[in-house]
Amino acid sequence: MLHQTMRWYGPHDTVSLMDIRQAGCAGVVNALHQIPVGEIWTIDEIEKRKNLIEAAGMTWTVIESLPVHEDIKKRNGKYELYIDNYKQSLKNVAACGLKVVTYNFMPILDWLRTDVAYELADKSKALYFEFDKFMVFDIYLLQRPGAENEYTAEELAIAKNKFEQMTEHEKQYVFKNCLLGLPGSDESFTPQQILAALKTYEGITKDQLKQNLFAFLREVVPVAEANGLQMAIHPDDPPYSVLGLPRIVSTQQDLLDIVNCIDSPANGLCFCTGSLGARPDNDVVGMIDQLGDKIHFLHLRNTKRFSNGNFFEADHLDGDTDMYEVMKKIVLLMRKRNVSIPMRPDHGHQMLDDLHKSTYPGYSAIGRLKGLAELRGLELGVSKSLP
Ligand code: DNO
Repeated sequence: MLHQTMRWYGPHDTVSLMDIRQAGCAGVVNALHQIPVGEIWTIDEIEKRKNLIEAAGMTWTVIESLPVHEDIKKRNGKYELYIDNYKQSLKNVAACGLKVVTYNFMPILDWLRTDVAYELADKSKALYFEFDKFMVFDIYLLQRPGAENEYTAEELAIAKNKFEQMTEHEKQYVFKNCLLGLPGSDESFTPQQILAALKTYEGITKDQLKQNLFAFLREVVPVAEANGLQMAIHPDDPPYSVLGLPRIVSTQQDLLDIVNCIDSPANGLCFCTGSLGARPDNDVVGMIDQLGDKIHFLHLRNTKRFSNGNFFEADHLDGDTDMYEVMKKIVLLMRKRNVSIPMRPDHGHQMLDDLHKSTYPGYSAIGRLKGLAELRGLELGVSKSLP
């Protein structure tokens, strides 16, 4: 069976470890968010966190994330030092008994949504990415130099129309959401910070970024392998270029390129059905056939796509990805590999009592509990019905 987990943002998270345990989790997905990106995770800090989780009766096997410094992605500045630090952190987490190390290679921004409280018909709230509003953010609110050159004439007309229709309040709301320093941060970027950071990526093409990722992997994967760790790269979310930045972990071919770059059991994937599924040309179920042996961690989540790249986060078993087919593939995969893959219900709707609480966008307790309970039932049903 899947190793059921939920993400916990640490002692300041309004969702407690006992909430997670009551949801039926055996494991907690965690990171040391207090350590600045690029610095070494010390054994002392890792142990402290591990003890907290174990005292609540659960285990910490999956890290999400051990973040990659921007200098490594750009391969400039102090990238060599940061790679050395990364290797040391890997050795330290392995020494403490952790197993899976999630990371991503998205330049500057992690995941992005234009609305973190999109009201559904039943008054629960979901995360929403509306491409038209994102264009408004990019062109009119952030005023990124050269942004107009990256959209088609038709898209520009849509953006202009949208901008003219939006109230001041709506504009501010979109601006605020797009600048959120997700995940797990209470701080937002300022527009000046984003514009300055974007400038530092000038001239870095998709191909270059990919080469930089491969160069990073060639250094860290052998260390991970020697220490019995599994590295798991998280896909881009949304799975295409934003703000003119290259994104290289969006498609099946991207994932194949990554796992083929070094053939090692340590070089694997965090298979996020929500991120990958936001792209209509990604066959999420088929990808499990191609990449199953490299899946070290699962984020199960669903999206409902509209035209134009818009999507919102649907119920876990609803939306465009057939979660029954996904689960069937996963159950068979685990039997074949004889492993229990860690899984977390990625995100959940804000609903019931959580509508009155403040939680990290997507990470309320009840919505995730609902998703987990549905997925758990689905897994049991699927596995009992398979010979
Ligand atoms: C969003 C998350 C991502 C993920 C990172 C992994 O909810 O799935 O922020 O943690 O991209 O490095």
